[in-house]
Amino acid sequence: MLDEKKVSFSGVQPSGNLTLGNYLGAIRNFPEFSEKYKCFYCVVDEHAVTVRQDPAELRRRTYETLAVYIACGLDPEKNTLYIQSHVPAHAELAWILDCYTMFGELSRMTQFKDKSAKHADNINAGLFTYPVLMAADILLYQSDVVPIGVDQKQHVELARNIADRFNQQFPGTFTVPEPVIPHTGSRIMSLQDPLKKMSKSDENENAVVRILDDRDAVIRKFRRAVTDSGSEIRASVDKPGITNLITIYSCVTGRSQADIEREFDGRGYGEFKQAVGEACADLLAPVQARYRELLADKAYLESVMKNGAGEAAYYARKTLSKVRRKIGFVNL
Ligand code: AQP
Repeated sequence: MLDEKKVSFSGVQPSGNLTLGNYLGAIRNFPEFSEKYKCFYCVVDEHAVTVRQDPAELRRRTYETLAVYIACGLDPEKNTLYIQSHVPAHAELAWILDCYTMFGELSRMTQFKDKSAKHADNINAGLFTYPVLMAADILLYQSDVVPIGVDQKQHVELARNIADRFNQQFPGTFTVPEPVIPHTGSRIMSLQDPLKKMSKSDENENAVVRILDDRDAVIRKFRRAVTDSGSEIRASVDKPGITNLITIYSCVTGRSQADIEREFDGRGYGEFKQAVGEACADLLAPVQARYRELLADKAYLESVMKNGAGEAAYYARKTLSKVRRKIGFVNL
C-alpha cells in the first residue's frame, strides 16, 4: 500500500484501435476505483512492441489511447495516467523479476501460445517474457487490485506467484495483487467468430466494434454479426453468437439476461441486432465527442503524460530501490 490508500493498477496496449471488448472488460471499469484507490493507469507501449508495429502508428495510438482513457472518465487530477516507456523502472524491475520466473511457467501462458501461433514468423523473446514485464508493471506500485478482462487473469496469477516467490526470500517486498474481473463483459467475443475473443488486432473489421467507430459503422457491424441457427433470443452454450450479443446488450443497458430474453421473446434476430447496435452507439457517442476535443489538444495530452510519468516514477523508484537493496545491488 502506498500512502494510506490501496492501489489499483491497469494498462492497455496501444497495439490497435481500442475495441468494445477493451472498453467493457476493462477501461469502463477504471473510473470507479478512483475515489477509493490510488490509481495508476498506463498506456503499455513496451508491451505493444512484442509484435511488429508501424512506428508512426504506434506513436499516434499512444496519444489516442491516453485520450480514450480521459474521455472514458479518468480524471488526470485523480488518477496517475502515463506512458509505460516514460518510466524506465518498469523495464528495470522486469529484468530482476525475469530471474525469479521459471521458463516452464512462461511456457504455459495461453496468450503466448495464441500469439506465437498468430505471429509464427516473429516469436521473439519479448513475446515470451511479456507476462514478467506485466508483473513488474503491477508490483512496482505495490498494487492491491488489477482491473482486467478475463484474458489477463492468468498473467495476474503469474504476477502473484512471482511476488510470493520473491517475498519468501525477501519478506515484505511486494503487495500480492488481486485481479478484479467484471461479472458481465469480462470476455466480449468476435462478432464474426463468437468462439474467439474480440481483439483490436483482428484483421476482419466486421468482427470488431471499435470505441471510435461512428454510429453507422457500429450499427452495421452488429447487423452483420454472425448468429446461430434458430431464431430464439436466448443465451446458451449452443448459441455463442446470440449469447455474446445478449452479454453486450446487458453490459450496455445494465439489464439482466432474463429481462432481455423476456423483452425480445418472439422477436427476430434482425430486430435484436439493431437494438444492440443502437444501444452501443448511444453509449459510445459521448466518449467519442470528448475524445475528439482531447485529441485536438496535443499539448494538454503531453502535459498529462509528463505529470503522470513524474508521479509514477516517484512511486516506482521507491519499490525499485527497495528491491535493489534486498537483492544486494549497490545503491549510490
Ligand atoms: N474481448 C475482450 N473482452 C473483455 N475484455 C477484454 N480485454 C481485451 N479484450 C477483451 C481487456 O482489455 C484490457 C487491455 O487489453 P490489452 O490492450 O492489454 O491487450 P489484450 O488483452 O491482448 O487485448 P486485445 O484487444 O486482444 O489486443 P491485441 O489484439 O493487441 O492482442 C485487458 O484488461 C484485457 O483483459
